[in-house]
Amino acid sequence: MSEATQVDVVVVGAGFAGMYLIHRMRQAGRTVQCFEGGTDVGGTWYWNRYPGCRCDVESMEYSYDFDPDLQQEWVWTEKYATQPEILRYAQHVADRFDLRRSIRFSTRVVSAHFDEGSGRWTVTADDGSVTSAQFFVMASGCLSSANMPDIEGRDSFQGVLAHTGRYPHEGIDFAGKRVGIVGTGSSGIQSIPVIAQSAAHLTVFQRTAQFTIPACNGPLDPELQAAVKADYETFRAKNRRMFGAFGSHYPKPAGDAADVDDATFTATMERLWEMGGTMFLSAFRDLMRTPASNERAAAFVRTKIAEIVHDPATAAKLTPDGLIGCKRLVIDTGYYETYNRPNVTLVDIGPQGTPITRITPTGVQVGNEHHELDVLIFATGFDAMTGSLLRVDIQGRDGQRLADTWEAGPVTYLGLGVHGFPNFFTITGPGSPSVLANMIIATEQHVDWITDCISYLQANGHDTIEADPASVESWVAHVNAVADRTIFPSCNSWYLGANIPGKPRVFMPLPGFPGYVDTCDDVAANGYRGFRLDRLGVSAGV
Ligand code: N01
Repeated sequence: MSEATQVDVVVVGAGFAGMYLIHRMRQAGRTVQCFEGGTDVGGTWYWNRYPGCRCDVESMEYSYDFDPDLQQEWVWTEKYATQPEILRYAQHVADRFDLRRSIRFSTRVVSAHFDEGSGRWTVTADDGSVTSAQFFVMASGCLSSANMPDIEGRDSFQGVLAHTGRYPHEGIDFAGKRVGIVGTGSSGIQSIPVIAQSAAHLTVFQRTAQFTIPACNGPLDPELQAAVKADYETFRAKNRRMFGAFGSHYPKPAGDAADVDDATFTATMERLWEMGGTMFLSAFRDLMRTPASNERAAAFVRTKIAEIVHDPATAAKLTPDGLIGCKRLVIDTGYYETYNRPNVTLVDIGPQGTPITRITPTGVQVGNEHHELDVLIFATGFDAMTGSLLRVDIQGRDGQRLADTWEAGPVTYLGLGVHGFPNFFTITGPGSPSVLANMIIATEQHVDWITDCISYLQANGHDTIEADPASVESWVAHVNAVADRTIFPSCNSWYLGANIPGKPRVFMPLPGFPGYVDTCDDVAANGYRGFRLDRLGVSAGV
């Protein structure tokens, strides 16, 4: 076997997190090797190339803020950027900071094992290469392990079959085709209106109706862009103090919904509906906390569906039960309107309808009905937050496997460290705000924290850092307690792992970005409180 390449840091994934980590490590004078399964940078925005794919955080906010020149020079064209535009931005950043020379593309890490004697990780990739690193960082994304349901006959389908999260780079030509799509989460809801415009016929197989709000997307007003750029720093600082690290320009919550009458409530919700976007649910402070208040917002949207969709039976199928925002709120462009088109059919495969019986070589069988299809798209989501981490054989001290440690659900300290796995960091890992926050800002915060941490270790003569078991235990309890004060745990969402058969039900992200950042800063300021810092062979625990 060839000798291992020695570096300070190995990072898995060249999405926004991995790219920024490379930059920071190089700035700090460390050697870094990144492994990336795709042929280029971009992560999520490299893989999700389905029609209509765009971000649900506004362009002026969904971008790096670490470099003032970068944020001044880049010009966004729409309020919500499309996937191709965000991918071009990622590529621009890679060029500008010469990141690609630290990335090995088309290469997946298969295992990473920690050796206690040397205090180093041995990282093996699927090209047979072996790399030895003091620090091992997973920047593999929260929504990157595609969930392809195991439906009988799936592989017998003879038409074109694709998953939105692994969409073919050459695209799919829908013109004149009979297209089927399974799944009505964000990916399905974004792609359905676009596919319907060119397909001969589109059949939507819906298991659960989902709440969606108009995005009110459009060209980005150059004057607004210039105004933000004139004082980008203040704009960023305000956003970092928001629950999800975005949306500071939206109206402040109008108190608690519980305190207002119906006319005031409806007028407020109407105003937010007209503005569009996920900030709809911050119209009042208690919408995500108090089920009765949330139910009023849900009823408001149900009324909208009945107004928009002409056929009452279709409108009824599209009308979600339960609380709004418990599953991630979707924002759309013309979603409900699409069901007024003559070439779109909605098939209820949920509890009120008939589940898919099987997939056949020529279509989808649902009970007695066979839907003939040329193209079948799965918009069925991801094994979120843990899927990509557990796909790699990660072993910590004494050969302890991460998959075993997390058998009952992920357990971390700050969503950054895991007991038993020294010098191992997860970026936007379970237990951090991650998917509930503006992801680019969340990744920057983690990368900055890790970079500072490694510098601290070096400056203070420590070789390893590892989360204490007690801090992990109390952190997991804290995440659960915070989540329990919200409506989030009350439905079967992917936040809870409920979309993957057999996955332990644990609420994975931590609601509330600003409080989390304060805690991370405080932990660092107090000598990385709750972590154990060691010198090789000598304990210097904190
Ligand atoms: O996935 P999802 P997604 N048989 O899990 C259905 C981010 N994102 O890719 O609800 C039949 O939300 C499933 O039904 P049910 C965003 O964070 C952001 O759409 O489980 N159906 C559901 O309808 C988002 O939340 C953006 O009953 C099956 C759908 O497939 C996250 O990614 C854009 C099934 C999956 O919905 C995931 O979104 C896109 C089965 N066996 C994604 N299994 C933006 O920024 C699953 N389903 C705008």
